[in-house]
Amino acid sequence: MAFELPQLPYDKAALEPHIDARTMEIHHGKHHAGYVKKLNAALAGHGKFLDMPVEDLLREVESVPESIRQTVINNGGGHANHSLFWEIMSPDGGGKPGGDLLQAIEKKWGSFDAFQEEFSEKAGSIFGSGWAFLVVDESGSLSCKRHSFQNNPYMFGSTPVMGLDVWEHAYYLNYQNRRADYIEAWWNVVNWSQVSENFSLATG
Ligand code: MN3
Repeated sequence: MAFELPQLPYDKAALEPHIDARTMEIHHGKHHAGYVKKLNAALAGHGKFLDMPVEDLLREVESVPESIRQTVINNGGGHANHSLFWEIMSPDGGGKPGGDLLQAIEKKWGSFDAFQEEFSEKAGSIFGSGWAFLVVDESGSLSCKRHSFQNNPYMFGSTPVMGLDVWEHAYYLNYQNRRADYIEAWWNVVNWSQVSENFSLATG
């Protein structure tokens, strides 16, 4: 077994004008593909880890041999983070969630707007490359996190239900240095039905 690059669930131009086709093409076809390739190369000869779902691999990354552990964190994290990222965006996205997720957000932050503000602040304030996540922790409670590089909430015992890539490769062609504009535009493509599904699976 080996890890595989998932197909984009929509056309590479589907998220325009918020995320342009060329960025999607390079991001998915080069960056994400590169993480998958390097993950498989690092784990060659370690069949037990190649057979695990990537989420479990990251949860149990302390059991990966130390000589390849950082490579597995970088590239396994890259694979898991991007797989989540493509899924939680949609050309029919934007707006607000409903149901249990909205209730949980309002319970935690008081309002959807307050949550959105904290998430955007987390994404905007990462120094250098990283990700903002909405996570469910072991007690079932929601919070916003930021992680550098491809570090992933699974490594810290939480389950990501939504993630935003703020590496420059995610936005530089269209937004150059204007990360805040990219973050603002990104809310228009958030696939809340998928995020809600991730939330119910995580709190199951
Ligand atoms: Mn990326």
